[in-house]
Amino acid sequence: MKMETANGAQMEFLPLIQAFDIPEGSWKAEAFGNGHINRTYRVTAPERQEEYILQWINQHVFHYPDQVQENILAVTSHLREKILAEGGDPNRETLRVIPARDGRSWVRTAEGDWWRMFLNVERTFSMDLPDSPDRFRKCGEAFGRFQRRLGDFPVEKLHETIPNFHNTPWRLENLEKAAREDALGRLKEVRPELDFCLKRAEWTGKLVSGLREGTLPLRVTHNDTKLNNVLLDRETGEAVCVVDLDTVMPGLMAYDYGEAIRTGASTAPEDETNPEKIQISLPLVQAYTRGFLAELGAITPEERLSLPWGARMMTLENGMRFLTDYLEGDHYFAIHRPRHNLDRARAQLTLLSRMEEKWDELLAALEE
Ligand code: GN1
Ligand code: MG
Repeated sequence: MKMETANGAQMEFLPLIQAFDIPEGSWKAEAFGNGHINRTYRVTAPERQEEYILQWINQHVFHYPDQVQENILAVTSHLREKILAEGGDPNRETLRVIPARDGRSWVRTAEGDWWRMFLNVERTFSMDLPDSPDRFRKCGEAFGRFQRRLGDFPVEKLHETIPNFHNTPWRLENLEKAAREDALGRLKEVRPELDFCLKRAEWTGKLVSGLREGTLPLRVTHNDTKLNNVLLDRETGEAVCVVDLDTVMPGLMAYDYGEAIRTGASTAPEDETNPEKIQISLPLVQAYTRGFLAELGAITPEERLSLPWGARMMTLENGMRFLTDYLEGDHYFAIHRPRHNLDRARAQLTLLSRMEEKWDELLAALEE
């Protein structure tokens, strides 16, 4: 079996799989999941029970994949101890890194590609949109638990895998730069969207300033709490495992809350092209908030107030990032059709408008 490498060349899967410390087998890999950054494969062999996840790490996004892996090892071993102490199953409730045969947590191919492997958490599924408020509440519990279990993790041990990841004013500057340069002549198509973002410039600093001024505490956060980054148990329906740990970094609670609301409390997919279908669902917001706060543990009054702003901020931020990528020629997010990033940007900015229209209700949902 062959697969495509980053530079478009074909390579054999099996030698790569066998570079990891797993039993011999007639292993096969198939594409898995729908992330926008890394490439993910599920590795199975008919004669073996266990399954693995093989992942190509996108080096254009993660400039130091070894640091990403160091973070993941440190975070998952911390989680493992907590899960054991709570009487849970660490092979289901967090990722287990499968080392390479040389003991490293990655394999680097002759072509310069970085690969890693995890144990697959079997009999689970993920959702792009929740099928019920109750299920979404369970996802809130999973992300709340994740943050609580990392509450005593030494922040200074973490590498910043993507600097300025949630620095929203910086994201806006990048958008303005992309618009100024207009490398592909696409600016003329996106003037209204650009103006929409610029009009919100004054509040892009609202969360980062809380961090700078010390009113919002720095925590270990996931930073990419997209709904499909939670695995749910097929049999029990419980949210068992939080995945996609590449961006676990020091951050704000509002980022994790906000990103989950952006992706899970919308009535439409991230790339919906019909704006009439896009709405923010208050029952979903309430359900998630309940689950997240129930598992989280301590939260300061300022943090509580920052949560709805997290939802607004993450929605604007993703809208700006998609728009920037569209202007720059779609080199960051994987796209599946022409103008895909533009569709995503428009959908996010529409969702933000809906949040702004329902702002008082969003605040009330949190008061409860
Ligand atoms: C990316 O990898 P994935 O698809 O889970 C991105 C997130 C964006 C998201 C938008 C490292 O997440 O920040 O919010 O796409 N991850 C990175 O769908 O940039
Ligand atoms: Mg993901």
